[in-house]
Amino acid sequence: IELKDLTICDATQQMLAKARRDGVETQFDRAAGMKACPIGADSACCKHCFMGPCRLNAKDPYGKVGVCGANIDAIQARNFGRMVATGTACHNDHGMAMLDIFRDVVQGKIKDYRIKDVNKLVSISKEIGIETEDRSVQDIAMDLYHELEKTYTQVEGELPFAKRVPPKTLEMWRKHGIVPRGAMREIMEMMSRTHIGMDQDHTNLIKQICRTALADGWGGSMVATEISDILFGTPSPVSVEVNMGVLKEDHVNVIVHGHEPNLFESMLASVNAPSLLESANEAGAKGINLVGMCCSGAEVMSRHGIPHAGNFSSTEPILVTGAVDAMAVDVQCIQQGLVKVAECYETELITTNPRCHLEGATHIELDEHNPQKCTDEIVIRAISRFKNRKFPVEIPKKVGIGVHGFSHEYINYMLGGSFRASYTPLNENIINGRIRGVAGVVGCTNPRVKQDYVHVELVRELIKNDVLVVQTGCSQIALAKAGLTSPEAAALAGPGLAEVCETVGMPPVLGLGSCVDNTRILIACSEMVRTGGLGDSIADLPVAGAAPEYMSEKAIAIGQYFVASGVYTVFGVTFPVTKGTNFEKLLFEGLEEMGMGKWGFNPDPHEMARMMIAHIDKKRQALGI
Ligand code: BF8
Repeated sequence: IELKDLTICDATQQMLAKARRDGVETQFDRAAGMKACPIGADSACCKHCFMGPCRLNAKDPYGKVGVCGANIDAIQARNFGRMVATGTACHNDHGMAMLDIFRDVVQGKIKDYRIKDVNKLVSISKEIGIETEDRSVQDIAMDLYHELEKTYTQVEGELPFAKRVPPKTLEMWRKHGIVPRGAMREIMEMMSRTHIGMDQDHTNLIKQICRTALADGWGGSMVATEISDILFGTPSPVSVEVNMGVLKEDHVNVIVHGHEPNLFESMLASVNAPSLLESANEAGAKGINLVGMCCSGAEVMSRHGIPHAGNFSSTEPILVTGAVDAMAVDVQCIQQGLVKVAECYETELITTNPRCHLEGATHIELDEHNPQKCTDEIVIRAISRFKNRKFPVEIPKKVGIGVHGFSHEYINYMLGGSFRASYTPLNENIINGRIRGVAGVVGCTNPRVKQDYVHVELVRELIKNDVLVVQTGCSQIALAKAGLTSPEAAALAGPGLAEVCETVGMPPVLGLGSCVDNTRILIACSEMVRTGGLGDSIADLPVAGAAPEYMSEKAIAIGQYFVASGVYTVFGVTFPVTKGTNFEKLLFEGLEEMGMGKWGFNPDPHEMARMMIAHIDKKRQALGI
């Protein structure tokens, strides 16, 4: 396979070429060497009990049933439900880890972090009904902790952020009995109902699938975003360099990769510690260069303008530069393949979280009560690796400069101005047609498709057609590398969108942060409904979503919570259902008939754009605009 067919990222291409010369294997080689299992790809197999595993025939989906008699719809719905449960579990696990830190900060047990955004603490507390007048920050914060803890532990009732859902959307959820209780309860029920001999009606299972996914979007993920903003600061636009060119040959290079922002925040303190800087200088380095990757990187890029070195498919290739002295990881999207590549270049690969070890990597556990002990140790190891660098270093000289850090709060301010912060100007520009609609383009990269290509082509097509694009995660990094997150990219937008961008001075592609920050899009949608003129529920809005190169179960959970919230959501790569089945029809049509959004699938970026724009136009027409 030619390298240009694997990725449009020049830096990654250059490193893949070097990897081939060096005899180093990456996910691209492994994907080429192993065809995706066609039965699994269609979700036509079941391995939930030991009368099987059973395989059905996707070409004749109703010709056969499993040993227990389960038909293709029950099997696919159960598989889909378990993907949603896993994705929801990951985001809740992350959100709750942030909440635990928040509690210990409020109680004074953790001293390394503090409450940075008191305004946000107060406004969120107010939103969910906590008394804030004449009370101390600590008292409000403790009440907020107890209230948000319900997001995962609550046995009965509606989760706290249900209060932020537009009333019509909430009413629809209540009608179907899908307002989430606590995430633990929903995930437990999802797992139980997908056991052999449990729920075998896909039209009933779909309700628990929606409810579980909503406990992600309006639950764990939303808690992760809001608590991280309160602790580490709410993002506002900042200019950032993105791509492998952010590595510096004459510096000690430290990469943080993973998801939870606290590791990165402590690492920031460590790389700025005078004693460590001195050691780095003594080792012959000009300084310590800290950069991020994947969602860890997206969090601090948005909050502090820290350079970002690349997205998921570049995490192995970047080690091939030989310039990475340490890669510290915490949780999620840390592929085991990193261990071997790191070994080849003697890069220190260090796991830091008790729930994510890698066989063959060094584990230095991060204790939130004394986090710098861990991060200092990592920096010391990185300095020592720098001193003993044995490999020629080759850093691709590629960087894209763009603006990132568009939180919901900032969008409000940017469009409305400091005296009348609101979404009214956005809604007005949608109503007058300058902006045709809004699209969220998010998610991973996947070696089964050309890296970054589908993201970039799709976004180009959308903005050309006056669709404002909001982004998170690895997709945002793809567009940043391609230069579309800068205000100058307005030149690539259609005339209406370009005019708005030029007036406000914003790019046509707004980077909102990491994958848990997809909840910023939910909040933006809710604000658009509340502001008026665009219908009564999220399902009425001229908006659409896409994850063009997704690879993870977390992406399926995210897609499902957007669909259940009312958003048409199109995925690329492949879709885990058998074509022509009732379950496929339920996801792609039936949910919309129930008042939600619906799923779409197309691996081609231009087709994908066409489908999203057609949906936006359909919604505009229904609104009479
Ligand atoms: O949560 S986009 S590859 S890094 S799963 Fe992973 Fe996908 Fe990247 Fe962040 Ni999101």
